[in-house]
Amino acid sequence: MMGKTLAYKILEEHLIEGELAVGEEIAVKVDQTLTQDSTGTMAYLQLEAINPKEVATDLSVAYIDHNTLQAGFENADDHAFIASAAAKYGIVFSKPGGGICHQVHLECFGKPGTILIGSDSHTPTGGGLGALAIGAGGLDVAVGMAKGKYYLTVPKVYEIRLTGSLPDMVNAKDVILEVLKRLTVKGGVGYIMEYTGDGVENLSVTDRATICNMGAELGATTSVFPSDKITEAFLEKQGRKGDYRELKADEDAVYDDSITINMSELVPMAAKPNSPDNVEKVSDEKIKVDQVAIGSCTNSSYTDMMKVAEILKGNKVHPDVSLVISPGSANILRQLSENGALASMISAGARVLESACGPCIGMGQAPKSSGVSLRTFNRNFKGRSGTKDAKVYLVSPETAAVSAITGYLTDPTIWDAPDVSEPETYGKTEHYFVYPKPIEERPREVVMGPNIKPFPIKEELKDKIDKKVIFKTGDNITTDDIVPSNAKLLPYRSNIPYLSSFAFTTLIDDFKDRAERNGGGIIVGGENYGQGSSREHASLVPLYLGIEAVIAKSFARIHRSNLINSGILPLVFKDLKDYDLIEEGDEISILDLLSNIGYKDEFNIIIKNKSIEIPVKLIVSKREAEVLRAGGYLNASK
Ligand code: MIC
Ligand code: SF4
Repeated sequence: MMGKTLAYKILEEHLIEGELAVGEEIAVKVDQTLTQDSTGTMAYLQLEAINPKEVATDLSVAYIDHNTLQAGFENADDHAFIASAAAKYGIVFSKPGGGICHQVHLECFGKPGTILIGSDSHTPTGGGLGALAIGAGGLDVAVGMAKGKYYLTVPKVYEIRLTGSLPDMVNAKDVILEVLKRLTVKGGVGYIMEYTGDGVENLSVTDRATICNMGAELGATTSVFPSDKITEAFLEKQGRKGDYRELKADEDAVYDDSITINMSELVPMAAKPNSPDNVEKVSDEKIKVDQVAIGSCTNSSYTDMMKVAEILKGNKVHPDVSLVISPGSANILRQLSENGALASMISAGARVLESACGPCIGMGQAPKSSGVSLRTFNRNFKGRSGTKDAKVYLVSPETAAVSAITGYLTDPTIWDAPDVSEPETYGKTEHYFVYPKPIEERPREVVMGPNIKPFPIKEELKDKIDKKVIFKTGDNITTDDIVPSNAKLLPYRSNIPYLSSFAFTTLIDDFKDRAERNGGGIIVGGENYGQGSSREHASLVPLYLGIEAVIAKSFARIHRSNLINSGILPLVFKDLKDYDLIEEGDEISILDLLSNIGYKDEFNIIIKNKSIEIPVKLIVSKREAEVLRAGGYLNASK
């Protein structure tokens, strides 16, 4: 018999329905879930609609980390709603200030060998601990909480074999930037990325987490590292030795694809504007920097923060640079304040922010017009920083810290490497958590402020769609393009009608107008449509505006599921060149839907005004077909 990959071992242990074979839909048992506030309000509204007695998982955590500005009542209301839903259903509530969901989960709850489903695309961060941690839409996470079950299409497994060790001033960030350079933002679609090789033991758990975190940018289902002595030591330092379990692939495991990276040969890298795969070496080209932002779920660990503090110690932030730092968790911030690292940062002239997503999701610190911002984050999509023409470079903490001092994008290997290691113990900062009461003492009501509006639900599928193409996009459209997020919009994540005015505004100004004038419509997309954030707002807003189908060259995984859950058809061109035949304004007829969906993988659509027919594919599982016929998941589950 063939040896097994670690990914398949974990899937096999959790298999509830279906066959563990590439391309098949399976259901797996969900051990843990996490939500954050900007997708959490929807997830908990949906959990309310399902209304279980309590969560069916071993552990569910509701984090507040994205929108912590509270510039008005809106998101304070959201926090109160989420806190009340957590109390009602038996969920741990992590208060604002406690830290970024993925970093805190890694520190306090993640466990090797478990399946974690999170309503955030960077949930795979947990793969650093040997968990199979998967990002999903809020509704799928709500179902995960209510029923302890998650559906996914069995991915292939991509081996990333690591050899050697990181040179001084080269970070785990440079490893994943190298992977992105080689495989691109769609190279991981349909795969789990599994890390192997003797280089693995030279990476700490948080290094591994950095790599898994940004595996989201490959479009991968998730990424996973083995669980070994390094994992055990990390868990012990976090006071959780009991959660350790050794896990690795079989020696003779067979992978669908494989690449090798010799870490000893890596150099500092940067993803240039506006895509995480636009990666080049940090070179001598003198790019003047206006802002440096250090933090986010990718690079905000204790050791990353300590490296930054050591580089800044006794130095001064360049007069033309604004340096902002957000430590990943309250626990890290406490440690930095106790060991003096915070003093080094402040003395150098850094602005220390709350432990939260902050500038990564445009919550403040928008760069100046056409400003250059170096960020240790994971996404540099156009406009995401809050400034449309800003030039955002994704770099390591070492590159960021040294560049903040020199004032231009600088290869940090010119600098002496700081001597930083993990602490003896990480200690605990407990009081940001609110634990649920015993079931008989839990409140039965949730608290909803006026900003929380009901979400749209579709009607049952009709046999025929007759709509105009109201928008045609290029490749790699992100969910940030479909429904942008920034400090002005994030407070409205529970208000789909309000958000609908901003659909696609990074690309065009009149999408809502077009939808209203035409009584809804169809969107045409290129490759990897809907990459990036898991926000289901990117399907709920189109649903609200009457979009009935998206026809694309290919879809990103989470967005495809979100479209199906909302009852919108994700159709794929059979012949990619047919993409060129369709233009905005074309009138599309899709007939015989009721006899096609779920029965035929392929059927024709008609471009009426051009009198041509083109074939499209809709490859769905039986379950997905039922969801589409019912007009979305919530209808189907009634
Ligand atoms: C992101 O990094 O894009 C976000 C904001 O964390 C999203 C979730 C959201 O849009 O609320 C994600 O990664 O899923
Ligand atoms: Fe938060 Fe940024 Fe991480 Fe998303 S990528 S969870 S916004 S820190």
